[in-house]
Parts: sequence; C-alpha cells; structure tokens
Amino acid sequence: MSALANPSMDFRAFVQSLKDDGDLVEINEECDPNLEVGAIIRKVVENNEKAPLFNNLKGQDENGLWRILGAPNSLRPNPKQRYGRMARHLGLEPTASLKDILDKMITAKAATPIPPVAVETGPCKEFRLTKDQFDLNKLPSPMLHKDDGGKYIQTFGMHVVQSPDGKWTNWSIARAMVHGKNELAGLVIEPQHIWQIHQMWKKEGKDMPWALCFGVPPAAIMAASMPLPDGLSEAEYIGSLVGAPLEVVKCDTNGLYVPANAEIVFEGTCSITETVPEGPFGEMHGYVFPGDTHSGPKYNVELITHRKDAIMPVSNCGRLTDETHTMIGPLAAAEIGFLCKSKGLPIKEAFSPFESQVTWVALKVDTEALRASKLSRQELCQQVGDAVFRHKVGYTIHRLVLVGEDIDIYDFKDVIWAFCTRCRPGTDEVFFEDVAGFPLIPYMSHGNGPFNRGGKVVSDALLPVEYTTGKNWEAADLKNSFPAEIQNKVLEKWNTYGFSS
Ligand SMILES: Cc1cc2nc3c(=O)[nH]c(=O)nc-3n(C[C@H](O)[C@H](O)[C@H](O)COP(=O)(O)O)c2cc1C
Ligand SMILES: [Mn+2]
Repeated sequence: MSALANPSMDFRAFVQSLKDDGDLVEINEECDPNLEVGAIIRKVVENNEKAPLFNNLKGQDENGLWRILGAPNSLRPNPKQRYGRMARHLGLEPTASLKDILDKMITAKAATPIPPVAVETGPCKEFRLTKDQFDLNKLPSPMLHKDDGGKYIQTFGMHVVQSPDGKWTNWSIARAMVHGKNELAGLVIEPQHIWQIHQMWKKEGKDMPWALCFGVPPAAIMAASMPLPDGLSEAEYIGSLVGAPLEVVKCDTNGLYVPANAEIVFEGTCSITETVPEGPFGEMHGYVFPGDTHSGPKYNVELITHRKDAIMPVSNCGRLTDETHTMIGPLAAAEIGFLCKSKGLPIKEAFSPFESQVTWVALKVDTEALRASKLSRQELCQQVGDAVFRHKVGYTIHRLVLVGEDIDIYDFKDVIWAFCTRCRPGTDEVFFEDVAGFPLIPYMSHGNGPFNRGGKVVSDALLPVEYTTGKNWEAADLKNSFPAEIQNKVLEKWNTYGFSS
C-alpha cells in the first residue's frame, strides 16, 4: 500500500485510517465464523464500539483468505466523531456531521461524471482460485444470527452487473448467502437495479455475467448503497464524488470491470432460470422470522481472485445501529430531498431518523416558499407523496414527516416532538395504498395487508399558520423561552449554583 493511498479510494488504507483514528480493535486470537464473529459484531454495533478486525479466523487458508472487518460503517464511541467511519468513507474529517456527509453525496450529482480508467492489473489479482480450488463452506463464511437460513457471506460487498447492450454498469449491495461449494443464493428484488438488469438478461435468454467485489473503495460502497438514477453507472458518479477516476481491471472469466484494489473478487454468473432457497436473515428492521425461507436466483462462482490476507467487510444487521441504518436510510433520504427539489417542491433538506428504523424520512419544508406557492395542506402532502412514493428512491420509506424551519431534522428529539404535537392523527395525514411497499418491514410481510403494496403516509407536522402567516409560537425550552441575558447569566453561574456538569 502506498503511503499516499487515499482511504476513500482504497479499502486497505481505510482500515489503516480507522487504526490511526483509534477506531479499530484487532482481534488476533482465533475466532469462529460460526456465530462468534456475528455475536461480537452485534455487541459492537448495539453499543457504538470500535470496529473489530478479525485477523485470525477458523477456516482461513494459507494465503490469509480471509480476515473480516466488522461494523465497517457503524457509529463511533466518541460523540464528537459519531459519524467518523462514514466520513472516512468519503475522505472527510472524522468530525463531519451527517449533513456534511449527505451534502457531499448530493453535490457529486451535479459534478461532471468521471469515468473509471482500466488498468492492466491490480492488487485484487494477487491470488487466483479456480472452481475446484475453493469451497465457500470451508472458507470462513460467517453464520451471523442463529436463525439465519445460511452463511451470509455477502453483506457489504458490491455486485457488478451490466445491461446486455453494455451501456449501463450497475454497482450495488444486495445480500447473498452460501448455497453450495461454489454457489450463492441472493436477494434480487424489484425495483432494484440488479433486479432490472437481471430482467433484461432473462429477456435475452442468457445467464447474467456477474462479479461480486469485497473491500472496494469506500466511496464506491457508499455509491453502491444509494438509489442513484436508472441507467447511471455508479463508477462514473464515484469519479465525480472523489474528483479522480477509479482504477478498474477486467475480470478473467467475463467482460466486467472491477475495482483494481478490491480485497476479494468473485467472478461468475447469476442464473436466469435456477432459483434456490434464500433466507431468512436477521434483517435491517431488527427481526428474523425463523424458517421464513423464500427463493432467490442462484449465483455461480467460477473464480475467486484476492489480495494477500484479504479483508472481507461484514455488516451484521439487525437492531440499531449498523450499516443498513447509517447508509440505506440517509442515502435514500438524500435522493428523496434531491427529487423533491428537482420537482419544484418547497423542501430544503431530508433525513431518515435511525430511531424510525429508517422507515421514515423527515422533510424540512421551506415555509417561505410554501407560503408563496399557496399550496394547501392536501396539495402539499399529495404532491410530496406522489413524487416520492411513486419513485424508486422512496421504495424503502413508509412515512414522510413534513416539518417546519424550527426543527433540526438530524435530531430525532426535534422530529418526534413536531410529529407528536403538530400532526393531528387522521386529519393531517394523507395515505397511499396504491404504491409499491417495502416487504422487508414486518408490518408488510408479516402484517394485515398486501405485503408489497401501500401502507405509506405523508404526515404533516406543520401547523396551519405555517401555510399562511408563519410560526406564532416559541418553544418552551431554555433556548427559546428566556432572554439571552438570563440564559448567559445562568450558564456563567452554573457551577457556582452547585451543579457540576
Ligand atoms: C449493508 C447493506 C445491505 C443491503 N442489503 C440489501 C439487500 O439485501 N437487498 C437490496 O435490494 N438492497 C440492499 N441494500 C440497499 C441497496 O444497496 C440500495 O437500495 C441501493 O440503492 C441499490 O442499488 P441500485 O440503486 O443501484 O439498485 C443494502 C444496503 C446496505 C448498505
Ligand atoms: Mn444503480
């Protein structure tokens, strides 16, 4: 690794940056990928502990295939650097706020796309294992939760697939478990781009050429988790995100290109005819339903190439706070905010509160623009809901909460305060039953209604005066209900009064 390697463009440099930041625990004693690793990662993410790097796993081969980095994009213990791991993904300072991080993702959308450059070879080609030389059941594929339907080897890798006409190369995360020695079972669901491209190959009547890359440039995994537009190749967006082209190398067995410095690359195909059992899995909403297996397409792994002592990133999702929360919700929210603005709706900012298990997005309304627009409550809710819920960017989100200027949408205490006190249940909500629903949410797949339609709502937490003359209240809190001189006096004398905080 070059001393100049940039953590946002090189996973190995990213791991080093965590170490330099004091945000890594290297575990050198042997750990068992069968549940022990999963339990450690779970304890880490449930308590915002340092990221664990498992250097010594039962089942590792003689070239170090593979080590595991757990909790690669979860939260840090130090509140001043809470989002430091996310910041390091994008080359930002570890004190960056969530707003800084999402602003960076959005700004790149307007920048000129920078396509990747193909290089002859790269670190990912250091070792090469043909089909008869590996067994995914013998390698340290982790069993993450006891009731999972299999070993979820793919939780934080990036699938590379291309439309049959070669014009669109999509990079995205979607889970997959070990099915056999050289096979995976995957979750490929509508409307995801991997599903869309899989449908195109079905029409062609050919299995889909596929690569799955682990330990990719951190900026790439952020882009792979964001619902960027149909037809857009994430690799070009990543170029504009970091301001430099990403280096890619050609696969040995198909025409796809993968990040040259990836830790591990699986090459092969995704079947268009064969399906195999997939799931259940301890999922992003914090549940596993034992025995709830469905079928998913079969991936055939023809070849593995990898670096020496390769590191596989693993997200052990479930209850707060892991990568499915820090990435899926906020990155969808960023696109939702962008979509609303591009439609001329009076929306300033969007964020998905973790505490909603990333099923909500709070939208901060530009109330001055709202008043100028003369939109009614019904019209605003309908237009926002139509824009978001009828678009792929709103797929995972079931409640949009409209809030006013005094609410910090990144602070759940603010959002829930507005929702609970300004949105009258029923009258201030517009429901959407004829839109695509997100089946992973328990009230959808294990609830009372259609599992994949409706169940969505826009909740208006603006008071009527915000539509007409503007806010007519003061918050009954220290900051807003006392003159500045009293506040200052109290703060200055705080310790003299006898308080120690
Ligand atoms: C840790 C993690 C796990 C994810 N797992 C899945 C998954 O199993 N299936 C899925 O469809 N999306 C999953 N996602 C969300 C997608 O990556 C996200 O919706 C992305 O926008 C999909 O890419 P696309 O827009 O190119 O289709 C996951 C995201 C993260 C961060
Ligand atoms: Mn995409």
